[in-house]
Amino acid sequence: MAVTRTFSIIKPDATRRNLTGAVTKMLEEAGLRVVASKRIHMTREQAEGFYAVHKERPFYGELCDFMTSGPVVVQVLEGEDAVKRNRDVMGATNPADAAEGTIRKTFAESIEANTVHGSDSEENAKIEIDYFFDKDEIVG
Ligand code: DGI
Repeated sequence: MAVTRTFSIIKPDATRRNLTGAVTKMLEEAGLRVVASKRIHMTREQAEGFYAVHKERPFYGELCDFMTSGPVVVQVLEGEDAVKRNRDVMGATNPADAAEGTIRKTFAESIEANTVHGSDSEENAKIEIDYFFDKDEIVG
């Protein structure tokens, strides 16, 4: 299996509860390496652009409100089959459906305040990494 990269966000519900380290530990224990990381407060424009695919969904406005409600930690993760590996350790979108031992089962507060984002394909991972990081900020 090839070593690839994915994009992750530790969301405002997690930074608010001081869980950046605990979430990162679970990512690392799942075999992912943090090769870029920065704490930012997303602008409304950044959040709306990032979630543009969800523009027509009823929760789009609330999702953008939530993602700009506090700091987030954006990360590039590297590992074997990184997109799938990350999705597996994240767990289902709704924590009520997430498997035991996943980040969302362990920490998420609700379907919206669900602690982490992770790219859903390699193609999207590239787009999302480029959205937040310059090449020289990623140190593999
Ligand atoms: O890839 P995921 O984050 O697991 O899920 P997604 O791409 O379907 O949705 C993106 C985010 O949008 C998700 O992490 C939380 C939010 N979301 C998804 N479905 C709902 C939702 N928020 C609300 N309030 N209600 C929903 O049904």
